[in-house]
Amino acid sequence: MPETSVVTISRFLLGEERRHPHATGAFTNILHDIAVAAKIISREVNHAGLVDILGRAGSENVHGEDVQKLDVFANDVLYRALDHTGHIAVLASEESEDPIPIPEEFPSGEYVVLYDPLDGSSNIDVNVSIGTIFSILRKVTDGERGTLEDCLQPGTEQLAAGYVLYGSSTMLVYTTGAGTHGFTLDPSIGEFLLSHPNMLIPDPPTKVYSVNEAYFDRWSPGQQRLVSHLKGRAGFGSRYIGSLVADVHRTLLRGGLFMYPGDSKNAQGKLRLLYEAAPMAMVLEQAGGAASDGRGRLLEVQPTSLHQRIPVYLGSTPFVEMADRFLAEDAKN
Ligand code: AHM
Ligand code: MG
Repeated sequence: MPETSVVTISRFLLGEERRHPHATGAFTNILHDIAVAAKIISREVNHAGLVDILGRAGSENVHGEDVQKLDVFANDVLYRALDHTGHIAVLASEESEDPIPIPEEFPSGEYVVLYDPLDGSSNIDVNVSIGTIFSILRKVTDGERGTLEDCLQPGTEQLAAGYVLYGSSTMLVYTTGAGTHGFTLDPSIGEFLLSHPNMLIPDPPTKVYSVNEAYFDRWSPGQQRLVSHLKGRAGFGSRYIGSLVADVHRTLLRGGLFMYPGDSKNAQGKLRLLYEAAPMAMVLEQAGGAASDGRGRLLEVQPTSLHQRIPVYLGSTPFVEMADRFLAEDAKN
């Protein structure tokens, strides 16, 4: 590939911005800042295997510095990348119970960023891929600073959403509502390069379902019948990593059905609506897929609390619709 055809994420973002004549550049800056944070987190994640040499979390490393847990580190990096820019009104993270205000010494902006800084962090010890997930909204309240109300918007209001996968390579995948695009980090030059423009979930999709089947006995009859049907007559194969970003990324590239259902122990499942389910739903929809909470379009669910959980079904549209049909039988009983 000749050098000139390489498109960095900054160049791509600027190209997108030019298509919106009224754009102020603030939005482009936020995505750029998230990409920079992702590079820093990626570097640290790649060092995680050296933890026994460099020091464990909670201890001092060979340089006499405190070693932070990776999820705490990732949370810090994102916060510091976004808090001072003047573009953000309020932040929210899986790691913080309440919305995170912008410090008084910095100006407030028009946007809200919600994130899960390092999802699947229990997988780090076994070298399984993990990820960062983010969602960007516009501030809707009148005050100068953002509030909880600004965070509690349905997924349809997202201006952008995406994730970073720290896998065999680091990838950033995002959408601003005009398709889903993927960038791969070239560590030798420290740049995200456009590698997957206009991603589309394959049609016909691979017949794969992805769910933690250990919870089968806790599932509703409709959910049990769905999975029995998939692995029986429908002839599906099964893949489940147990790391949301990796499972969703595979579903986006190959097609299939990813599920994290509610069950008798956790009626709303495990995944969080605002910074896990909704951004993934937007990414999938923009790539020609679908996402549901088992009752209807996931993006239309109105959140009522910051860390609320929601059942998730996402992937190839016909499979998500099939899931909804099986689950509708539960509602009748
Ligand atoms: P975390 O936010 O505590 O890291 O947990 C979220 C992870 C997701 O990455 C994954 O989809 C899910 O937990 C797996 O849960 P389970 O072990 O119940 O299958
Ligand atoms: Mg998480």
